[in-house]
Amino acid sequence: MTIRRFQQLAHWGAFTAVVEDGRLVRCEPFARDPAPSKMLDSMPAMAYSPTRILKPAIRRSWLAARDRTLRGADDYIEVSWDEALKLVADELGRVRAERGASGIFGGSYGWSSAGRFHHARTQVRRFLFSAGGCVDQAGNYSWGAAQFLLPHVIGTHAPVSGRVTDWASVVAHTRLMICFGGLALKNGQVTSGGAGAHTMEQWLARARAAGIEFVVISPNRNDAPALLDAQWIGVRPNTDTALMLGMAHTLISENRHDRAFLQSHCIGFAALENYVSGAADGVPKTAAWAAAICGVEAETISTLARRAASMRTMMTLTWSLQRAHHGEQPYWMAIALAAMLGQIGLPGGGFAFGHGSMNAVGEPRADFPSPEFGAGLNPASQAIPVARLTDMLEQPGAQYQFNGGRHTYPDIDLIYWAGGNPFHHHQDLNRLARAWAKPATVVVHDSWWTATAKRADIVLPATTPLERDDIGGSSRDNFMFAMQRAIAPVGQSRDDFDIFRELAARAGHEHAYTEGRNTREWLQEIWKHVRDGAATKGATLPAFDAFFAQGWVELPPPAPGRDDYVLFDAFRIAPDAHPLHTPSGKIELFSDTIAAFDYADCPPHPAWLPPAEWLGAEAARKHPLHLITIQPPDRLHSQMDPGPLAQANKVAGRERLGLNPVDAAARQLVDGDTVRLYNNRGACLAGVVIDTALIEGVAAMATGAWLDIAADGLERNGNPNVLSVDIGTSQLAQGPSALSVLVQVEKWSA
Ligand SMILES: Nc1nc2c(c(=O)[nH]1)N[C@H]1C(S)=C(S)[C@@H](COP(=O)(O)OP(=O)(O)OC[C@H]3O[C@@H](n4cnc5c(=O)[nH]c(N)nc54)[C@H](O)[C@@H]3O)O[C@H]1N2
Ligand SMILES: Nc1nc2c(c(=O)[nH]1)N[C@H]1C(S)=C(S)[C@@H](COP(=O)(O)OP(=O)(O)OC[C@H]3O[C@@H](n4cnc5c(=O)[nH]c(N)nc54)[C@H](O)[C@@H]3O)O[C@H]1N2
Ligand SMILES: [Mo]
Repeated sequence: MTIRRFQQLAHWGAFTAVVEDGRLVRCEPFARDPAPSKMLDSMPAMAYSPTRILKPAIRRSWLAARDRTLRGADDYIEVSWDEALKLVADELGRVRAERGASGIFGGSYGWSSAGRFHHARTQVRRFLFSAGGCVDQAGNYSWGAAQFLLPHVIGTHAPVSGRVTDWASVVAHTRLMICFGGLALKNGQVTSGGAGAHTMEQWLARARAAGIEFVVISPNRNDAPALLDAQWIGVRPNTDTALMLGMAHTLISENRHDRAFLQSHCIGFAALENYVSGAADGVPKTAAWAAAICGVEAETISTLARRAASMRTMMTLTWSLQRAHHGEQPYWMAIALAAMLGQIGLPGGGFAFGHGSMNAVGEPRADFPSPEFGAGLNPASQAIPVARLTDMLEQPGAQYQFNGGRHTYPDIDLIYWAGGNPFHHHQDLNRLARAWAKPATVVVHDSWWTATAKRADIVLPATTPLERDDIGGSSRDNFMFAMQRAIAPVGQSRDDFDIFRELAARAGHEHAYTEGRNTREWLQEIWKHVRDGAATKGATLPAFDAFFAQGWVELPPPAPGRDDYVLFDAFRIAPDAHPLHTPSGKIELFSDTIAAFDYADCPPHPAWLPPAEWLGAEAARKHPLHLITIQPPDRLHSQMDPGPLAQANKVAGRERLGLNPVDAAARQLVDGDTVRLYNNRGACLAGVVIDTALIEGVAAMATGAWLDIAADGLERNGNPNVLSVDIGTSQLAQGPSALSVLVQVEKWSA
């Protein structure tokens, strides 16, 4: 028996792939990782899973008669690569000739691999861009509302896309950390682009050891890890803005707000103050007013405001808060509240996003390049807001608003998806399934028969990262990795790059796509950028061959204290010399730009706008539980749901649904029961787990169970996106509103 070991990397961590006689048997965590994710244990089974796509496959009725109606209910015929590629090339050629770039949808949202070169979403867009362009997607599901709101308020979206005040600064200076959405360790298993070191738990422990007091505000007490010894405030979902307004009212009425900072570094406080006091609309946003909305006692709200004003306070919000209807508001209001506390730009003070959303948010890191590979420019320069997918397919030619502009949905005839799973990630999947029947052709590359692959006409098997060489690493993490091909491609799968190169050659734009480089040459090119960039910072990294053989490098650590990253420190010290990139150069608590958009669903200052669905809505009479769909503890989104780790956590063979004991008792439910969740959009099954950590009226379920809609319309595995609402957060950001969902739950027996 020969045993070989290869350096590898996934979004859930770095590892050594142990290969016996050519077969992956184990994934051993990276030796420098203090808290590796158990997700690694699912990988060998997934590599050889019966759900792997082994050969190119064509949907039977599409092949026979170009049928569009049986997607999701058809079977597949395996064909040769040559035949499959000819079908793809012909269809792309036909649609491009008949409709141009605006007939091809290639946004292909999805996380793809940690490897940056073979990152499938980048490759498919690069391929389509090099052929003349396509309709792309703008923004993401993670922080889509923040991405388009924040530039109006603080001139940048860097606090979600880039850096926030780092943990070193927090540990050294913060006294009170208020965590909206909490700091759930489950989310710390993942870093986009791959984690070398999972450090979230270490930082929490260090922060606690430094005496920082933690307050976790969430409908779910599980979002406060025990080691924090946190005060938990159980808030009704989607009502954080009201809670913050109540805090603001306390600060103003007790004159505890920092007028000088509001004057020197912000504009528009007067308008917000009028709204908070009630002068503007006759409704004072007192703590008691907030209490009635968010279900938290008025005294708790006022006390928290007073504490925050009395010490160095960091307010951090998970990304989940803005993945809800009117998700712009809690983010804007948090910035306003932090401005009133006057600590923005001070070490360990102010606001931040995402400390509780992903590993390595707030990780101290020197300002170094990370491995990158780009899709290039889309010559068609067309993109829809990422989550408006179904609207686009449903309503070609319809007009919509987005961030101050009026746009028209294109008429899509071909969908090309590689590296994402819309029949996991999108909301209201029954509606998407209907809209998905409109285009003539759907092409999907994946390694597994996902729900999206099963709704494609042409399915091409892609290699997994274990089956190819790549380079990975996250701009938030201090390691970079060679990803060494560990096993042979499973079945007939091919690298996405090779598939696109062949298609580009058939269509006569191979050089535009490859720029004359093969995989090896691209990896060398990517590494050259990293190495040259490091050299300008005074660091010497090994040459490509040495790096690839050695497997990884560690960046020189930043010096604690001197190099701590503090958001907006320069702006704080000299707002005129270092203005923000807003029209006023200051923090905009009232935005003239947004006022000019004239959007009822995104007013010009932060405000409480009830979401379409929440516990206070009329609809809650019929569907009285607020369903929060959290990130799964045992997989990445839908990836590895069939794997052993995720499967071991199923209850009654389905995704777990957490219910408060009172809500369970009212429905005569006990642990392990199978239930049916439903609303007007759909229904799915789940297995009950009674959980005292949830507030009453809240049901919690992870996303990512593989969609399985039976002929009767009932989803069997527990995919909550058959229930979620598919509306934009507002006309401004048009982000996904995945977390604003009401459902009813009943016992189910087959
Ligand atoms: N209700 C609800 N819905 C949500 C959310 C929520 O909070 N609530 N969260 C949203 C968020 S934040 C996100 S980011 C999305 C995630 O949505 P996605 O990123 O679409 O989810 P993944 O399951 O990671 O899908 C990635 C797909 O790419 C495939 N893939 C991986 N590597 C390769 C490769 O090299 N080549 C090819 N061809 N394919 C590859 C995987 O097999 C998988 O099918 O979900 C969103 N959906
Ligand atoms: N294990 C694992 N980790 C992941 C991922 C994964 O798939 N698996 N996905 C990664 C990705 S792509 C992203 S974008 C991030 C997402 O990061 P987040 O969006 O922050 O993660 P969520 O788990 O959706 O939500 C965090 C917590 O917010 C709480 N919450 C929900 N609604 C509300 C509300 O209205 N108010 C308050 N105060 N709290 C609320 C929930 O209880 C939940 O546990 O996670 C990343 N981390
Ligand atoms: Mo995400």
